[in-house]
Amino acid sequence: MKARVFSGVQPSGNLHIGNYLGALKNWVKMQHNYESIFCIVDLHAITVYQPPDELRSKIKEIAALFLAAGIDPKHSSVMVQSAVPGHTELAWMLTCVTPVGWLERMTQYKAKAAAQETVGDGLLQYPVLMASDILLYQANIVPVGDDQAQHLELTRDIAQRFNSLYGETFVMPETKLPAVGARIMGLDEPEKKMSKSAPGSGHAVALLDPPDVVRKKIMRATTDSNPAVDFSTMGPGVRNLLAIFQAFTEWPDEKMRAHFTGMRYGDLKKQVAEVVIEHIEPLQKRYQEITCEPGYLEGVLREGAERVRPIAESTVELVKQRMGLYTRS
Ligand code: ATP
Ligand code: LTN
Repeated sequence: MKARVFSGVQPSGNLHIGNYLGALKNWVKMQHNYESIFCIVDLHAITVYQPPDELRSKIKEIAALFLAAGIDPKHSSVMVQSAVPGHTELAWMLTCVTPVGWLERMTQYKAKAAAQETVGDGLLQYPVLMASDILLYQANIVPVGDDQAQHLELTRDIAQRFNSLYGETFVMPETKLPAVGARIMGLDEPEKKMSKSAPGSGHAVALLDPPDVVRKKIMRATTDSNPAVDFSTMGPGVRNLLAIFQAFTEWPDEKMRAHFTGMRYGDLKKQVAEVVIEHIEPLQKRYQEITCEPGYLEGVLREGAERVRPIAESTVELVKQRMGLYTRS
């Protein structure tokens, strides 16, 4: 039996090249070797208020971008989290075995909570719901960007605690980070990770940005006071531009060094912009085609949910049985 892969993206903000290089690109590569489930995690998105109509259209946009990036719905199940009730059912059961201290220690929670006046309980519970997503499908591998590594560790801690309290139930999921591109930084602030929710038009290159916008954003990216690329003294901005180039092209380190050493920043930026455009233009074309086909996306999402629902139901039954809750049989 093939090992199972699960991963998700929140339908909020605009998908950017960090999401692509950190997550989607890896998913596309893995989908033929594993049984894959790719999820649009709308229940995670509502931990921060989302206008309902915007959320509805974002869900479709993200689904279309998954497909445009190369996810093949014949091989992979593409589904929306709220279409399968098991995610929230399991989340409650796992909440009951999770110490609050574990959740308060999460860096994403601390950062998001600090930015808000009142903190919703959902923000604290966020990683438990994420653990439920993964454990619900007994996923073996979870391909994500580096910012999710801490949540994956917590997922394993929760699984372990459940298993030791109630007996072997959950598979231990493994984190899979890409070798290059696991943490793409903001173009304007290369000390911070590129993020969908960060404000500012020069921060992220969105996957749907037209070529002239991509060029403008990259040409304005923060560098450092050196005039040209020097691999031993470069700052985070230049390192980030090189990481973007390398993650798209998959050039080996030696080729990167030989090509870019001594290159002036203006030329470096031009080359990075062209590589980004070369890779996202075909994706944008496919996106247009997919969104023009009436009913297609809806069908993919319906089928995806139908395919995974039996797996979710059997895990929920098993967990209920282990815990002594009411079960059908
Ligand atoms: P938000 O700012 O709303 O938290 P985000 O940009 O972090 O959004 P998510 O939906 O949380 O996006 O992440 C989707 C996937 O993209 C995850 O696997 C995450 O690890 C990955 N990812 C997000 N940002 C980056 C980044 N800057 N570099 C590499 N991978 C990233
Ligand atoms: N928290 C993740 C999104 C997410 C996820 C998951 C990723 C929710 N559930 C399960 C992998 C597996 C994020 O990217 N912010």
